[in-house]
Amino acid sequence: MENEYYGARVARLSQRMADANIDAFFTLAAPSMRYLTGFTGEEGFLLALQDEMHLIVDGRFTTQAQEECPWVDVIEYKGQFTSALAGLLISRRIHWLGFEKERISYVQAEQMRAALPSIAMIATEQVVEGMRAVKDARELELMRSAGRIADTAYDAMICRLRPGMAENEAAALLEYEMRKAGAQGTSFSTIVGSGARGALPHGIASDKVIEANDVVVIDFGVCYKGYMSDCTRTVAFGDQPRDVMDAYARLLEAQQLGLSRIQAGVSSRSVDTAVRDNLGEHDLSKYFTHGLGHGVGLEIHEAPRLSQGTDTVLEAGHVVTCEPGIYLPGRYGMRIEDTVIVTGGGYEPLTALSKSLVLV
Ligand SMILES: [Mn+2]
Repeated sequence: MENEYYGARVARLSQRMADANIDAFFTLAAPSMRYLTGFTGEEGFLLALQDEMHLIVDGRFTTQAQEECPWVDVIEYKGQFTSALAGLLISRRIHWLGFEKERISYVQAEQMRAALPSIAMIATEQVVEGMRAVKDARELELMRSAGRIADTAYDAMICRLRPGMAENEAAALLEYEMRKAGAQGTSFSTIVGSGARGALPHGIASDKVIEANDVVVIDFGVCYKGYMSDCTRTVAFGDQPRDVMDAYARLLEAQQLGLSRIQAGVSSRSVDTAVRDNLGEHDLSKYFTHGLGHGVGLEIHEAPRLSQGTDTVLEAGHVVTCEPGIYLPGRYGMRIEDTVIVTGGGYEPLTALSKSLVLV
């Protein structure tokens, strides 16, 4: 059963290898290894040939790899992984070896070149990532679970959030609730940005104490069976000055507009453009300093992107975020983010948390 599940992916990989004119494909990216074999270890080297899969691991992972993917040939290496790799490639008379240029370090590339003088190393990109962008039914179910766990954890945290708590304490409380609700961990360092720190879009929680009149940005994600969730809410303990309340209302409207544009067949850049233009009507687009969204899956940031920098036609089964923000340096920040599954007729949200600014 598992064998067939992963076998279908390996068959698609073989087709992509043929398209790229390579007879072997090498990856050391843990999410891609997991996607192709089910191996959950954080370190290893996967070599795919047209009809064989080899996982080269060190002694920490041998038993785990054999148990998790019994249909894969597991090779334990000592010293450098390149000797095991070279042995395989030479015995199979491989000449064209594809590797992922965005995933491999300069040192690893040098080691491979030194160990494989007779092999042509072909730089590839998006070979596995391109497959991973569209999720299958089983992956979508795991992502729904991740979203539910995140919602449960946030609800448990938010009713205990109080002025006088340090950002770190709020983050710790949220992360504790994630684990308690079934998460294996966080998908990134939890962001709690209060007051002026909220204007740092990726300012992770610090020892700053949250003040009663602060606007607080909370961006958090869980990891559940390898799949990530991603959600941001912005909250305050009481009514804010008029300009802040107005900016939040504009941001919420822009986020809802973005969500309403998400649908299979739509250009990802056009969704970003619609949100940017909407904020621009209120002279707020200059404070929206990052892309609108990104894909989520086995990694927290993956294909496709919703930004001005790239353009992709959205497909059913893509899982993407919609997360406009407004950041006034030295004053405050705000962001609202939901992760959704793209469908033929629109989208299915993976998060269902309140978006009201003022906590009651
Ligand atoms: Mn995000």
